[in-house]
Amino acid sequence: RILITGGCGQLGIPLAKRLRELYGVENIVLSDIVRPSDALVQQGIYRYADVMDIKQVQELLVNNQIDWLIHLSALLSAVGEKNVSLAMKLNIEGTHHMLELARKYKCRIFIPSTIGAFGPDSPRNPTPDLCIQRPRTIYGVSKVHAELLGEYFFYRFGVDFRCLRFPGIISADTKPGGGTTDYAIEIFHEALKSGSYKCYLRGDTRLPMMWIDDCIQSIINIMEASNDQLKQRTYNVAALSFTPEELTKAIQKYKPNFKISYQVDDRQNIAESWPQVLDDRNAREHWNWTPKVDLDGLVQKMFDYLERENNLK
Ligand code: VAH
Repeated sequence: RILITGGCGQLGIPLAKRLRELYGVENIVLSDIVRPSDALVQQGIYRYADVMDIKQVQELLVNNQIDWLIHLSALLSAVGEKNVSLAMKLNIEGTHHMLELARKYKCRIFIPSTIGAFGPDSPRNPTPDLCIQRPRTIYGVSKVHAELLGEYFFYRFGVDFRCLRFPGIISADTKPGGGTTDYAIEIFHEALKSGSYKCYLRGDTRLPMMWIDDCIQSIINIMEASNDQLKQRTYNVAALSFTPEELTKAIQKYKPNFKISYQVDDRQNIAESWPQVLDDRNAREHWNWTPKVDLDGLVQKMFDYLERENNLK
């Protein structure tokens, strides 16, 4: 049975949906501190759990015979900079709690990392799995901490820790939670609503991105991989990389009148310290990672979903 923390976020909802299809509704427990929508409650088990309170998560884990933990709770890069002490508490202490529980109850544990775990001293194009990591956001620092501590728990205590470094994740039906890559989602909503978008990153800022279904599939693949396949515990996973200018051109194929303008803010500094292209060769070789959705596919999926949703309203 699987427990997902931070379950009401951009990744948790679609991940729970897919895992329920694969392993049965009764085997997935979604948890978070927010009040869930009616739809979410109807989809399966939902429980309140605050990862800052280890006893609460422990109780949930014991009572539900959990053996896989998927720890998604975290403040992302842009909101983290606005609330550094909460980000430290949630991202670092929350991770301590989850790793301790994984050790005590011998659970397999997945914690996502991010391109944000790299910094201005890392090679940016491409960025390999192993290189210098000196991130300058609290989010990035907390994710390097999670990578290192997870690997330490693996080598020291045999905890089955698995970790993927994700690019910006693009989804239509769930909202991102305050990251630097959020523009690549907002732009679609604005393209339909007003036909134009004011972007907070410069037009030539290249960042790695991925369609949500590929992201969910990569989590399932690494969770299901055998220990023999995993030659390392933390892997980069990539799909595509684009700039706001390139995304605008792809959108204009569908909406020729769409216009973009730029008003750069602090998030530009964060984006400029991150990889432009992730090298995910090891994930491809070791456990056959293969993303399916390219830029045109992604644009089409976004508009298909959002237009359908708008017509229903
Ligand atoms: C952020 N979307 O922008 C997140 C992510 C790719 C970076 O971890 O903070």
